[in-house]
Amino acid sequence: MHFTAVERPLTIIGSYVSPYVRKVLACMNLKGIGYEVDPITPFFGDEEFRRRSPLCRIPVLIDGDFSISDSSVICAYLDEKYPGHALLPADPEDRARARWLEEFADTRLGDLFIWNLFYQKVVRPLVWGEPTDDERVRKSLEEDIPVALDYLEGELPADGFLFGDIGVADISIASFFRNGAYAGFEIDAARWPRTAAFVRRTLDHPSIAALLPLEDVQRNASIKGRRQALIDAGARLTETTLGTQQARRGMMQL
Ligand SMILES: N[C@@H](CCC(=O)N[C@@H](CS)C(=O)NCC(=O)O)C(=O)O
Repeated sequence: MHFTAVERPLTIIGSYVSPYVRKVLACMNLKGIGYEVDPITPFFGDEEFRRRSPLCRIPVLIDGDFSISDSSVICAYLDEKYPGHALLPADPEDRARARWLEEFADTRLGDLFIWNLFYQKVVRPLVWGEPTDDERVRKSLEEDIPVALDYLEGELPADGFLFGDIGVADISIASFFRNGAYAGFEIDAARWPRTAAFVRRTLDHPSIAALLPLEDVQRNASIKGRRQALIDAGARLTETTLGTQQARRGMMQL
């Protein structure tokens, strides 16, 4: 895939492993917008990060003098400001449905796959030295995730993408399943065949697949060697970082 850099590259603040950062980067890849990344985890953000992201969340976009947080707001801004591949369909009803599915993914799949699985199984032990809440993980796996998958199974297409060409709704949904996989979850393809095939197809699209090697580096390299390892793997990083050495809790864990 060929990415054309705009004159002054945009900056995305946030780790390659975040589903919301992955969504924005995949959308930028689709549109051919050049970017640099400051690959910080939200709990390791300095005062400037907190100023630019009032909810202390990643991603944050910096475009010249302009800066904004929230993946959906960022993707809508990019779609309105930059030409190229449209992230939303043209028809008003399709657009509304695309926005709804993006919101369903960001909110519901975010709760299920990030807060209940990835955060519990990966972030709590690694960042905070706290035990996993096993009951929360069990309830999500056995009760809540199946309900969400039943819903998606009725919404997703048997072939191709939701609105013809791939767009932000497809990417938003699929992105959470990659974090699910990082926490050991795989879709049961016998029970949810459409969803399993759709997620595979979307994650295999070059706009997202291109990010996978960088995610592997981000997940496996030591904190000290991470920036260099990402650069060696082909990532274009910012020269300076808003990262800190010490973890601090965000709004959701206070
Ligand atoms: N609605 C936000 C959600 C972003 C979000 O929750 N990001 C996570 C990382 S995957 C985060 O920064 N969490 C830290 C926190 O909430 O304290 C978006 O779409 O950008």
